[in-house]
Amino acid sequence: MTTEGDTSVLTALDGEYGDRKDAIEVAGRTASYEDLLGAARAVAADVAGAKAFAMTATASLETVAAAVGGLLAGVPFVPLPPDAGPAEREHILQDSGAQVVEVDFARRNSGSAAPAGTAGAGPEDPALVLYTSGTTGAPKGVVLTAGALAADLDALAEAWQWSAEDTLVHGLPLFHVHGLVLGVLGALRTGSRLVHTGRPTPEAYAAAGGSLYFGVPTVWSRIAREPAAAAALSGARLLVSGSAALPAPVFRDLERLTGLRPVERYGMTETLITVSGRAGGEVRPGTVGTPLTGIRTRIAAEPGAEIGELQLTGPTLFAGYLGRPEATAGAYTEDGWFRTGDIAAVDPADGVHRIVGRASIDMIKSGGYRIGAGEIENALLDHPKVSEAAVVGVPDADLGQRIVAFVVAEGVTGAELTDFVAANLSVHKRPREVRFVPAVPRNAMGKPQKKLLLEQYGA
Ligand code: MCA
Ligand code: AMP
Repeated sequence: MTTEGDTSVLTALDGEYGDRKDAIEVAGRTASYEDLLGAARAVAADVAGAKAFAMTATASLETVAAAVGGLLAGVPFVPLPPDAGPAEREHILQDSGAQVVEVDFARRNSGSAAPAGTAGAGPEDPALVLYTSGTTGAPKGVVLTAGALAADLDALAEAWQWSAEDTLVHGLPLFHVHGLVLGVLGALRTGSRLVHTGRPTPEAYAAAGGSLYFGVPTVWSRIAREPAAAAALSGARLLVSGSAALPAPVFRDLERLTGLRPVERYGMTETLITVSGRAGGEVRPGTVGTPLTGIRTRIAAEPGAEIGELQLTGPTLFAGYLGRPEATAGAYTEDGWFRTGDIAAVDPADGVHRIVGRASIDMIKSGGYRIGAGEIENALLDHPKVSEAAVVGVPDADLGQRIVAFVVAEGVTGAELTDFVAANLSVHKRPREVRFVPAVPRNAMGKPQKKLLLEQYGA
């Protein structure tokens, strides 16, 4: 089996690891590398010459074929969240200029010549545009090159001793870095068999029989609450947690139930994964390990302080926010380091990093999803009955943080406002609780005093 163009991200598709009928399993459907390549080539032929293309990125073989097809064609893929409402979907399509495609996995283009007009993504070429929230405004498109993806996956393969011997299991969404880059392209680069469980339920993880498992902390805490499911993972080689902080009690429960100490890694859409624990290395709960090969980090701390903003450089960084040079420039320090906005500390003895929190109260992580408070506030203010809105993330045992909206409104229920956000923006961005207040407390500048709201809430 040979492929066209630069498929450096997709080593498995070059035939290096052989092929098998069930090389890839997604939500109960299986495919060989050859099947995948045929479907991806059909996508590549369809999108050749486009500026970018989008599809609704369900957990399916179709989404896998779209991601691979984009790389074959050298055309960036914009995965649309399947639960996105019309406002969010329209924003992503308008902002990216992507052409919407339908993918039929049964339609294969199996010739050996390159589909007409396709070039293959070179290392400098944009491969993915992933939309992610800032503290204010609508989500921005994060442009990731094929070279950055390859550099990150190789660094992770080294850190986790991840190889074609592995069976990777996860059930994460395929429109973010965790599920799509690590969870799909990672399997195609290392040659490990992939089992995507459709949903990341404890039962599905337990039944999958993998050697390597990925999850966000919410997934791990749900598994830890089901001892039988957790025990079924004891034959695995490595459990990896990321996208948000893994609570220490969950770490200890997993260790007790599986005999494995889960490895944590840290990353962002803009930087990919940059810091991680190592397979076979010492792992301490509450820490995210050391920088991956090629990554340099520093802590921008006040004199005498040990914690400060984590800043970094390396080959895995994004190529910028699509069409927003000012926002891109603002994400870097004057001397060219990327500002993560995360507050961290580094153990001087062994360089192990600990993420202490976020610099901004307006950046929320719920179930591993990054959600900007401003985006939810704007969505709520679009409702005719709402005159003021302030959104916070409060600690939540299941989700890490859950979205709570404080609103000034009359003649509407909390459930109606939740549904309004779920329907317009996306289901996973909906407030889990709406509190009606007579006024949002503000400072002299008119800025909502969110610390006060959190105190009122009792969080
Ligand atoms: C509830 N539902 C509603 C409403 N309320 N639908 C419409 N309107 C409503 N008002 C329905 C949903 O449709 C869905 O139905 C069901 O409720 C449950 O949805 P949800 O509440 O979203 O599920 P959950 O249980 O809260 O989800 C937990 C989760 C999820 C599975 C852990 O949060 C998740 O997949 N997280 C992963 C996020 C992730 O991958 N982040 C990576 C970012 P139905 O069941 O019928 O569909 S990348 C990143 O961070 C980097 C780089 C890194 O470091 O990894
Ligand atoms: P996203 O761009 O959706 O990938 O979100 C990136 C953010 O997730 C980071 O800026 C961190 O705040 C958070 N994050 C990712 N991994 C971890 C981790 N292991 N521990 C704590 N926070 C994390």
